[in-house]
Amino acid sequence: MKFTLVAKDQQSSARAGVLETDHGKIQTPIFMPVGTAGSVKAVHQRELEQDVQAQIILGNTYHLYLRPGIELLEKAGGLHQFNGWKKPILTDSGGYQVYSLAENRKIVEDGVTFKSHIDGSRHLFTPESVMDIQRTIGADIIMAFDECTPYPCDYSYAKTSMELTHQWLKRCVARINSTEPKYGYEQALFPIVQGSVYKDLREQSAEFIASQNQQGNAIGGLSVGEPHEEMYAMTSLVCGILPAGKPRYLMGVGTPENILECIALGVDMFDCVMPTRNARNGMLFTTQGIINIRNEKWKDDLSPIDETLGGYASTFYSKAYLRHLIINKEILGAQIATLQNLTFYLWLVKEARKQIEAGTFTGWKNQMVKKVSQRL
Ligand code: PRF
Repeated sequence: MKFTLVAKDQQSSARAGVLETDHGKIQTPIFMPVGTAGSVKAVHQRELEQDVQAQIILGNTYHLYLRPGIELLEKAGGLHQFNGWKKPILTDSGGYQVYSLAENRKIVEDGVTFKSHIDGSRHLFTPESVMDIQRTIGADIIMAFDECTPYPCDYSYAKTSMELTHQWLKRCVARINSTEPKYGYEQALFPIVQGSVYKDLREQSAEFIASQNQQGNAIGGLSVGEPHEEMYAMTSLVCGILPAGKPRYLMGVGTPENILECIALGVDMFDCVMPTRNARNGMLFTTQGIINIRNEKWKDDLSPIDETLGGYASTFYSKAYLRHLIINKEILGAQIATLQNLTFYLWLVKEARKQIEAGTFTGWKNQMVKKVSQRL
């Protein structure tokens, strides 16, 4: 995997780069749509490529392991073969989902035991098993097994948890180094910085993660309920320590405003369920601001959803029609709203990249933040 920086902003830490994987190139900064169970909800592959113009999508180890199970994924020849997505895939390790979804989870010396949220069956995830599962899923980018600390989190818990994440990382690295890629293409490991909102822990964690010398690095444990100012402060601190020549991935972030601010702090990769999940409830992200399409005020507004964005669904369908579909819980409503939001998120990061290359990023970002975060 090769990462090349092509431009750097003079007034901020924003950068534009290219990450080359065996499934193709990724232009950074990039947003990665979340495809938890092997599908980006309500969007099929052709739309993801042609309308959304996604360059990489996410999958979740926790979900895919429970259903359909890794035996079937192995038989299919990996997730790319199973779902038909030919571009890069990143899988999250389960370090987060085990905490947010599973029941009766317990940290044991070896890893985490938990009860499936689907059928109550008991399982054990270890750093080693989670590396093996992600190899079998066939991810191009494999995430380390970590513990995402909740917020608020007292100092002593955050410290113990960060040390556990570091111990687990050593085991992840050893396992990745002693196993081969499953399907002939490269599978890179990204370690994850933790440390909650404590400056000294974040510094210590970022230094440890950088010392592992992997091909990219991630920042976890943020956007879990802390004030935005704390998230920005920690992101800025960690970006200053992680190597400049490798991609930096901020996990689970965020709103359009969060993404723009964190690009300015030096982040290259983002993922979040917000554009897909909120679409299904009628929250639309547009070039003009945020729309709650269920609101009465859109009832007879026959203008296009987002003319400026110019995407297919954004131009073809009206606000009044989409409102009607969402209110009636029509499947098509979820499809159109999701297309709008993902097309907008991918447009936003592509535009940010253009502005970085043109040397106009900071001024544009400050204007854009105001525009895209206003409620229409
Ligand atoms: N760790 C992992 N996945 C994550 C997170 C984390 O800390 C977050 C935090 N926002 C989202 N997804 N493994």
